[in-house]
Amino acid sequence: MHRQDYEQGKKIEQRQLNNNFKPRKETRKGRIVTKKTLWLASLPAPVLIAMLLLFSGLPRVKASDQPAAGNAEIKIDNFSFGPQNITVAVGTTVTWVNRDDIPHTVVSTDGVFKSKVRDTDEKFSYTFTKAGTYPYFCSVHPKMTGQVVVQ
Ligand SMILES: [Cu+2]
Repeated sequence: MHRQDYEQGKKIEQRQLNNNFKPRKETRKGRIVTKKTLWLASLPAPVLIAMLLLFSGLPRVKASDQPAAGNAEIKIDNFSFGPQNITVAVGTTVTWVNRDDIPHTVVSTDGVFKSKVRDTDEKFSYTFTKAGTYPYFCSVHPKMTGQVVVQ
């Protein structure tokens, strides 16, 4: 076996390890649980009950389950909205910025929001307070469409 082949093999192995990041994490987690269980067994019952009550009140939703509310930006350029489809959390303020050299508008198909004509580098913002799907278009060029999904 050539040394180069061996090195290549090692690299591939390393990559495979990196790809298997999730299962490795679970294994690690499993070990911690085992340790915790042993440690918990030595505690008196009232302490255990108090701990159970405490932990059951903690939120279970992981950060990755839902996008965080904040700000999102959509660029208007070359007669298109980018990204054309965007998913944001309830409470997010979406700002459209016209980076095109011609004027555009941002108009909700269902009449939820409507911008004035936005010239180059002008912005329009709308805060989405309710979950739903919000299709929109440019009233100057109705073929320009986009969609904001709020969840
Ligand atoms: Cu337009």
